[in-house]
Amino acid sequence: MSKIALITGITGQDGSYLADYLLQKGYTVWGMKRRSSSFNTSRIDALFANDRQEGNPKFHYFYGDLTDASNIIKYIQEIQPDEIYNLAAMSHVKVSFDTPEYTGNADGLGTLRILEAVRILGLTQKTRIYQASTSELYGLVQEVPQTEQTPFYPRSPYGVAKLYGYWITVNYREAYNMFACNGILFNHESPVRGETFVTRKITRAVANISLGFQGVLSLGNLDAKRDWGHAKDYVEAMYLMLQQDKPEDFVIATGRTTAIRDFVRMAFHEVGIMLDFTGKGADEKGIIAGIDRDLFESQTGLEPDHLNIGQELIQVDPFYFRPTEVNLLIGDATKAKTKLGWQPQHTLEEMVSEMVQSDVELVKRNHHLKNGGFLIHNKVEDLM
Ligand code: NAP
Ligand code: G4F
Repeated sequence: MSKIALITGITGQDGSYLADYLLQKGYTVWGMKRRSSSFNTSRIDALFANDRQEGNPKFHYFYGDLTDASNIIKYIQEIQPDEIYNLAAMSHVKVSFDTPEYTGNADGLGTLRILEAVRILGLTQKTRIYQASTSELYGLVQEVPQTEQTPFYPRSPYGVAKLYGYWITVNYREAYNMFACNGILFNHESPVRGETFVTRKITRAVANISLGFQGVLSLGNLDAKRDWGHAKDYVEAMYLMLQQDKPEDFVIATGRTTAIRDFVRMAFHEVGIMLDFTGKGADEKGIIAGIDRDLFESQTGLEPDHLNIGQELIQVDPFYFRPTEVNLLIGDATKAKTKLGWQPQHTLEEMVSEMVQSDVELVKRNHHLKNGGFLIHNKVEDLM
């Protein structure tokens, strides 16, 4: 009998990688998908189509929402999952300042609804639960690097909602002897990272600027530092946590931290554009210091004639500043390495390269399909 996994947040970055990973391990996978007025399944469409071709479908979904307990109870009862991965969340830190109550409901109480459903349905001894906790819990960091023992100090409605999710998971583990774990995951990215998180915003801009569809990239705080890993490595850690003999919480991180400004440099360098940064705060600018024409041509298929030395490509817009910021994250994943045997396989350099190349291909494809220029820079979603 194959194991059954239920993944909330199946349409998100991690949901799509985890579904792929578990299907390859022979699991039957059920995904909770919320209703949307436009298609929201692009990350899992290929997986779904492949699965349907094989004759014995193992990938299923149902409509649901973390704010709707009745629906959560109904489907957990029907599916009787061996493992639940609670990945659904309003996951954008800046947006959580605009939607604090909803974020608390979905990210905080949503976790409780999953735990309660398992308890009410008498599945506490059958169903193992993974809770998507986050390095945002550390917020105003109390220790460097951050470990499972570092005290939390969240700095956003998102972080505070996730703090509730973290502790209610610990509480249900202790109160009802449930197999429930927190993965305290540091930032992880990929070519299918949400377009308004900073890494993807940057790699999309590299593609658009180098192909001539965007002039300038506006960013917020360039000094913040993040410990960035690859989502593919991080979903493996989620799976490993639920295969242990006893439920525990784990930090998942690379142990390397990089400033946003340096990520920008690395991403533009990938297409042969060298940047210099001048000025401070809101007056800081990133300008072209050099162009490696051969690299540019090999990566984009174009000559860089629309770009000039001294041209401004990066500007700071205080719109993107957050009311309270998390300045530095760097994790120590020694416990995960020792107990789970987990080890990240991707370097930051490899990931930046993969993301830039993927976005260059995407922009070329979109441009070809639309047969004309379009200014991605002015899309509504860029206001994040
Ligand atoms: P993501 O790409 O933003 O995906 C979030 C998923 O949750 C999407 O499928 C979204 O559906 C769904 N969702 C949002 N609100 C929902 C609701 N009320 N009910 C049901 N589904 C809902 O996030 P991710 O990067 O994959 O992250 C996965 C989880 O890990 C999240 O809980 C996030 O907070 C946490 N986390 C992420 C990171 C990271 O660096 N990526 C680090 C630590 C923790 P739509 O597709 O319809 O929007
Ligand atoms: O990419 P970000 O939006 O990710 P953030 O806030 O670190 O949150 C992500 O990682 C968390 C794990 O630590 C997850 F729990 C959470 O769900 C999410 O996946 O911002 C990273 C940094 C911030 O300091 C932000 O101020 O980049 C800075 N930044 C600078 N300019 C920007 C921008 N962030 C965004 N989104 N857009 C900008 O223009």
